[in-house]
Amino acid sequence: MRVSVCVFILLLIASGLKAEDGSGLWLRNNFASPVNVVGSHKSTIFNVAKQELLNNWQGKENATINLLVKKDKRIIGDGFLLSSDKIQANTDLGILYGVFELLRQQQTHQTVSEKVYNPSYELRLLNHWDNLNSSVERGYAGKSIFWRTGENGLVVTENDKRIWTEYARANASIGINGAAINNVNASPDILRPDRLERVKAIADILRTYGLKLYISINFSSPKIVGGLSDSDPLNPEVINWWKEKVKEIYTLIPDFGGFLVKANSEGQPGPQDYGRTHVDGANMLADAVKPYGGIIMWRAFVYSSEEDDRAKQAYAEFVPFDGQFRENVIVQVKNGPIDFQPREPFNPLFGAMKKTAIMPELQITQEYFGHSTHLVYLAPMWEEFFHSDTHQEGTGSTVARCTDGSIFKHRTAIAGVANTGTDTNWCGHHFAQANWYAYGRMAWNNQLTSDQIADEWIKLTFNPETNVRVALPEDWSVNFLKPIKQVMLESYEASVNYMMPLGFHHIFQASHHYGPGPWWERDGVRKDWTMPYYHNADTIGVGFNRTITGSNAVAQYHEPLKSIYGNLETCPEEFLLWFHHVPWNHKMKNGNTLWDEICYRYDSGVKQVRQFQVVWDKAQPYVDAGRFDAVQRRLRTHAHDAQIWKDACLLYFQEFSRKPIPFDIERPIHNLDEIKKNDMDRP
Ligand code: BDP
Repeated sequence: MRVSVCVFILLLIASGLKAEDGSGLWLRNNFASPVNVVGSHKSTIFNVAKQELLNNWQGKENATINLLVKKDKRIIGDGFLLSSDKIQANTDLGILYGVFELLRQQQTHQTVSEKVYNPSYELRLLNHWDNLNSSVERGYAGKSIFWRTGENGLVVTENDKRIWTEYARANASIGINGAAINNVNASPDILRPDRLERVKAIADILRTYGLKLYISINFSSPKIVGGLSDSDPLNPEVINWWKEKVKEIYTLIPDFGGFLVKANSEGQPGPQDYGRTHVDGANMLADAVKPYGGIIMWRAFVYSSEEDDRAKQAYAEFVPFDGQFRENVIVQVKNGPIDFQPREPFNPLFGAMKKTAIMPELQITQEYFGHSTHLVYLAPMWEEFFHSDTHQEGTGSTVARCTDGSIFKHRTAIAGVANTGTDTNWCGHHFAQANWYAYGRMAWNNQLTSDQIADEWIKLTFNPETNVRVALPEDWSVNFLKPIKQVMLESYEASVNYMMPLGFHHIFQASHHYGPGPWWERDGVRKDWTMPYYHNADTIGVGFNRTITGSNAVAQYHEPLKSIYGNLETCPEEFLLWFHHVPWNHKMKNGNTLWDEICYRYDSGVKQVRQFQVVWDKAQPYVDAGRFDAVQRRLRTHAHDAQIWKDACLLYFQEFSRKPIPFDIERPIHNLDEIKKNDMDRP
């Protein structure tokens, strides 16, 4: 044992790389040269900005940088103007963002040139699905960083404060300016005074880096916490209870952001319990927070088992209310119409509600992407989403432009479901940090490419040089940066291939959403929570008919999409089985039959992951041992489980297609009955 430790240390010294645990995220530079910072403004954030510059300056020694808070019409909100010797902004927070941008450019070896940087969205939030008992719903990186249990669980410790500060700083470095710190499946207890004290303590720390704090609320709180007879939004007692509660919160936290609400969704209470509507519920809360400048983020993630097609329900329920929500209500809509699936078309609500502020909700935590075990860089998916053309106001009405104020003039906001936890490296998988990073960067600028963001992130996270004024070593760029970036960029499509290619969706095993389970159904479980509901395989074909002869969900899309999606010949193949029930013999564009194409896609997904392993192993000389080993181990499980996905899906669907797996494809190596038995059960 001792000998191997010595050898390990010697190897580290020899390679010049120190052991890394990933705790420093993308903020790991430890070299700074002197700089003169000119400018002053009495505020914590301004001082934080100044200090960041002093601590991390990597430009010319003794250079002078001016920090200037001064209104300029070109600068919007917390945007800033950056040049090589000046950062100018309307607000102190703009100065802080400018500082982080300048440091990022230094650390990624860019030449700073004069440019204005404005945010795409006013509010850029993380949503934490953290429970008050410290567990995290769909969290794969340990426990909650906000909530602890035990006798002293509510006592704010120095360690809590340290973590919240690091968290706030990391968010500010990528432009995130808000966090909802408890699960949307909200415990009413969050509104009890002792919990609110802790919320205040968190808010006090997040504020130093410009983050506003939000909480998720349970719609039945007046009844459960307040002891009222009901929580009917039109009951004057209920209205008053919320007003008083809101007053209590703002007394503790004067800059409190507002509430996030999941109502009448998946069993959560809501206004419909009292025969009222989403508008009644949202507006009642909006009126309560309005005097303090608060907002209500009302989620449109609703569906019930009685309807014929889950994909249609949010649109059907919300579009009729367009124009009726208060100005401080924002309807929060998941990117796709079902639920963060590997690939979904955009949710047709985007662009369709023209008189309502609509905010996209993306999922950073990898609920449907192999948790924190698979290496999946999600930015390409989000890029595809932002660039999807809704055609709602003519060609070019992309989701980005429909939501960022370019087309509709409402409040603008975006939310990402966080992947952070108490794990040393914050996110479970070292590469999962890239998804947090990419979300923040895209929330700031929805036109950034996934390529550019991956490039930045790798340079910041794996830079072998502590002194960035030394040029990046050529061999590092060729042998690490380039191939690893390629892995990241391919990883999204690879996971679609081995999980759900060609428009397949929601064929996960049971409720952990990790492994495959297209067969999964149980007596007594509602139909839309079973998997055959989504794929409809039979001896003729497979897929969900959402055309006019089926559920007609295509009708929710604006022309020409309605026609394009609705026609088997013109429907993009990546959405084929989303919109159509397609015969196994259907001829694909490349001449393959549908069945063969399904087989090739699953197989190519597995091959891609095997290739990722090769690339990572080759990169070993350029990575510290700690992170190399952790990623290598996970890639093994990733490759193993991608194979299970392929075998499970091909063997299962073959029972319907009754066709051979093309002979140039490697045979499955698992038996279906064994996979079903093992279930790849995950917590
Ligand atoms: C689903 C998750 C569930 C969440 C729900 C939501 O499986 O845990 O509570 O979404 O967004 O994706 O409310």
